[in-house]
Amino acid sequence: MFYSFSSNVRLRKTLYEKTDTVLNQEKQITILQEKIKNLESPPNGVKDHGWLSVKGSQLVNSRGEDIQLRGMSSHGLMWYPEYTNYRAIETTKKYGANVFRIAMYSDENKGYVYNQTDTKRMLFMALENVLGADMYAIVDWHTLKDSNPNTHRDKAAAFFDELSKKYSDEPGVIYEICNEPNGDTTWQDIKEYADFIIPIIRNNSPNAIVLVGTPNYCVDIKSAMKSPLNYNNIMYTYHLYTGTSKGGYEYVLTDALENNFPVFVSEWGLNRDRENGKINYEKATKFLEFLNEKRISWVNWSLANKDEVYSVIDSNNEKLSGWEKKDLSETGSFIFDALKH
Ligand code: IDC
Repeated sequence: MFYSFSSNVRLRKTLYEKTDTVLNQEKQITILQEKIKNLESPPNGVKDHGWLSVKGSQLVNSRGEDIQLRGMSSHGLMWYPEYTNYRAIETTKKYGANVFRIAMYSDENKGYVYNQTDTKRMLFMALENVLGADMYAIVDWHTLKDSNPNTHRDKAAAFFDELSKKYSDEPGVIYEICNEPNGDTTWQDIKEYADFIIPIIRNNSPNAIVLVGTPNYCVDIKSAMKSPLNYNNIMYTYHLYTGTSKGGYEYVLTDALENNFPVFVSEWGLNRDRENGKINYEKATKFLEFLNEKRISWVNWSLANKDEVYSVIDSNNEKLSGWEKKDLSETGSFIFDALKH
């Protein structure tokens, strides 16, 4: 075939135009793909916020902006493992949650110390589900009956070593090294435990957030404030149950914040008032307003349908995900509304 000079130029021009069109189309496809990604995963998760750290008393994201985590805690992982399925966790996200706490009891009949193999398999599956949903995951070494965390310190150490090695590159994992220390456990005991466990975690995952329980079922922030731990990115946990907690959280938590002491409410719950058996929603609303205003992160107990007041799923409901309002318990309906940012 023979081309004149001018037809050659014309041909090249058309080719360039075509290339331009293809490039434009590619650009548009990228933009659309980006939009779809955001629809699948609204920008309040790990992909958006990345590694968290603690600045003063505030939890901040990878850009240094403050962030508040809100979400549900599992019930005991080995009692209600079915509620840690992917779609269950994703349902809490649809209601607004950006964190999920996996409560792994250490010392109770279904606890870690009695069946490490199965408990760990369940834990890693739950953890993958939370991370897969692009949410922050709190791995909670749920001490309770073992009131002093030093009781099973060596087992906790081995567990946290394995966990933090496996997830050393994962910004979504938050380590809660003990749930509610109680009985005669002092802050010094907890400190001794924390000084043993935290360096193990830090050795594998140097910047991860670590939550540390405080004495007397996580209400005694004051003792911890008098003698804080010597690491970055540590937060101290405070727990409240509306019916049984004596109150005074405003004073304790305000004092903590004013002294740059970072607090995380890793568990709170609605239970019946001792005196009249009622659920005090007014107290719960005030508590939540306080936490949200101060940007203190919170996690509610618990995502299960057990016939007990704090279960958020109605006890007659068998659905394992996709709950609508009618599937929730009375307290659950209140809590799911509160998850929305
Ligand atoms: C409770 C569960 C209950 C279970 C019990 C086992 O709701 O079904 O039989 O643990 O010990 C906490 C604890 C948390 C408790 C919860 C309610 O962190 O483990 O769960 N609670 O009692 N602190 C205050 C209240």
